[in-house]
Amino acid sequence: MTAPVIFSVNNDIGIISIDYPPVNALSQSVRQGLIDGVIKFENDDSIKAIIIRCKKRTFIAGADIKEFANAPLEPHLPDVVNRIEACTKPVIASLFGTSLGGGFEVALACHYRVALETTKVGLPEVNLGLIPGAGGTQRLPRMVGVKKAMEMITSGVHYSVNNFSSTDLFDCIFSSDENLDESTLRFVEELVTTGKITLSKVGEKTIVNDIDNWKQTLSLINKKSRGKEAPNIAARILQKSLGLNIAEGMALERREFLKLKESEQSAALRFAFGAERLASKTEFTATPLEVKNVGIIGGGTMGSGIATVFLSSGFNVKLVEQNEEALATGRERIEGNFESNVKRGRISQDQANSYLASLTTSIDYQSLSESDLVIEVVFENMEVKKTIFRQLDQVCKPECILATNTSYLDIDEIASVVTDPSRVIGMHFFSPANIMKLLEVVQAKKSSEQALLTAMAVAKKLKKISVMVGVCFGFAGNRMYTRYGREVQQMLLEGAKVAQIDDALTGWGMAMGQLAVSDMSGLDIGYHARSSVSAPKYDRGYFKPAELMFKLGRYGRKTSKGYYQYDENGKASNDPLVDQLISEKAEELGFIQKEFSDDEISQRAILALISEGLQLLKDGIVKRASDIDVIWLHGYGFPRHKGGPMFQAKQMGKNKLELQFEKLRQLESVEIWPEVDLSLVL
Ligand code: 3H9
Repeated sequence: MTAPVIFSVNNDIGIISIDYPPVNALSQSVRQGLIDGVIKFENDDSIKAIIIRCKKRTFIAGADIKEFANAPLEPHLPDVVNRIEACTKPVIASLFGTSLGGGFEVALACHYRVALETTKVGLPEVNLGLIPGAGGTQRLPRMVGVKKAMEMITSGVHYSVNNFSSTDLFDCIFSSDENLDESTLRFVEELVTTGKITLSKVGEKTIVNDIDNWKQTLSLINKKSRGKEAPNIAARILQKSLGLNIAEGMALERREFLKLKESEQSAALRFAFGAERLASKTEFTATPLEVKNVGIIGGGTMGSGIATVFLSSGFNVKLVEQNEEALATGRERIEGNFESNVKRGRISQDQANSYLASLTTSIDYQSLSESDLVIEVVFENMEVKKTIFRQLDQVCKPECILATNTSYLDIDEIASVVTDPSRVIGMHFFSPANIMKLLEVVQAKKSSEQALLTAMAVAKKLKKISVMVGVCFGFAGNRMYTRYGREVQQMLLEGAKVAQIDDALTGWGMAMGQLAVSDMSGLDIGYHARSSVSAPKYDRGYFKPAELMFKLGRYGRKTSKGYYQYDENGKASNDPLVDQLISEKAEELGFIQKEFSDDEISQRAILALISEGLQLLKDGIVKRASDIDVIWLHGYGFPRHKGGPMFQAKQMGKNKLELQFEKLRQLESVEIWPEVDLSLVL
């Protein structure tokens, strides 16, 4: 194996090259290499300046996340960056790709920074439950002011270097068609030969306090961080650093960084980072097919959302509907999606026009003959879907992949009507499809490896996170969601109130309360979905409050009444009648009502998720516990800083889980709280 850091000389310039795939992260060997390089060139009288550059896909993308699970190894990154800044010869960072976290901190410690204009920089540590730990909270405000640094550090967003063209952060930004190494060398040679080169140290500057109202700033950050501790800690460090010198500031930063590294939130967020990357990995080896032309059957809200995503990612889309009127409405929906993206400044009108130019429409299935992938997105009716797949079987080329976006119907049954069922899979998008990142790729009994891997490769192009799941009612996500919903319904019957349940769940960290979500998605939809399977006989309260709402015509937001009532502006308020009706229903069913604490509500809802997750693993519907977490983080608003339901199970540990499940089994039957194999997750 070659060394991760190598040294070379070009005339009188020393070059430190990092070559540590995939993203040149600052592992112990890279940190040591940087120190060795600086010392070597400092001691070489022939060297006038030192360049730090990286090979392959990017400048350093940060500290090595894999090392965070263990005790820090020397040399520590703060010492490395300080050593670079203290170097007696000018050090120049040559940036491209994504220079993030510790990578950006290395660049900030250099005396000069140059970059290709396509480079992105940022301090995304908060996304891992951390704060910058190698001078980022100290050197960045010294370069761009505390206001901009606050925005960058507490949001964790990556910024184009062009954002800083009016600051001193970059000494030169090269256009994207230039050769970075050659341009950097030319830049440094020029400084050396003209004698203009200096040892300007960012750490010696003072921080400019350009924030007028600190109280307001801190409270806004607290509001935005929604339970995440790292952004608040970073903000307070920035405030405390005013007036401190770099050594004092870095000592403060390091203490808080090390504390956060051991925190539960950071463990959860680091786990989520790894789980997302693992989700797209399978044991399959087939080569994905090339997909350019995509057919979408159905131009409703979901179908048009899916079409928008494909068009935005450069695919040609053929939208097929039953008649010209439905087709026109579908096209309008897609145009509306792009219009809204233009209004929000996400894309330009020219971009929208060019995406729309790849959209064609037809009412004739024959027009799908050249499609590489067809996705059926019509309403949930098995017979209708089978009729569509029979037609697709006739008109599509043999290698075309046939996907259904069904949320809960049996894909094996759908596949049974085509000649070659190996090309049938599920591609379950989440609503709104052009916003939600999750895609469940559903493996039916006969789905081919190639069809599945093609769908996953397509998902990557769509910038979606795909997770492979098997066939069962609701697949992984909605099956768990049904179990979660069932528990909420049960708690309503046992005496918890509508608003109390939702407040307890959002207070715990869920993006929305389960009952508010039901009102949003429509109680009629849930009712019809459940009607297609028989209710469990052992569960006397099974979705009874939901049934009650449906029978009263309270379908949720669409009828201005559901669990909540809605005014003409869509503002929700509590409807005491609902709690009263549910409590009457509970009495009729023989439930004894009691008081619930918020903790009890959130705990029980999460335990229901864990229980169903374990069943999914046992049934082989999902291969990895972490895939379940990815589904919940990206499809159901589970708080990222809590890792996901299965991560929560690990945190609770075997004893606590067993005890909790046993308690619930004493309240309800073992069919509802089945014996589970905790070794599947612990
Ligand atoms: C930090 O720097 C703390 C310091 O302030 C203080 C320290 C004292 N380490 O995402 P991709 C792997 S905290 C190790 O699929 P992309 C990743 O697991 C860090 N490995 O590619 C994957 O591996 P595999 C601050 C890393 O092109 C492969 O690289 N920095 C790291 O879509 C490709 O990743 C960050 O938070 C890492 N730091 O996106 C940056 N980063 O092939 C985190 C990536 O085995 N990283 N890997 O699955 C990212 O945001 C994206 O990975 C990046 C590339 C934008 C760089």
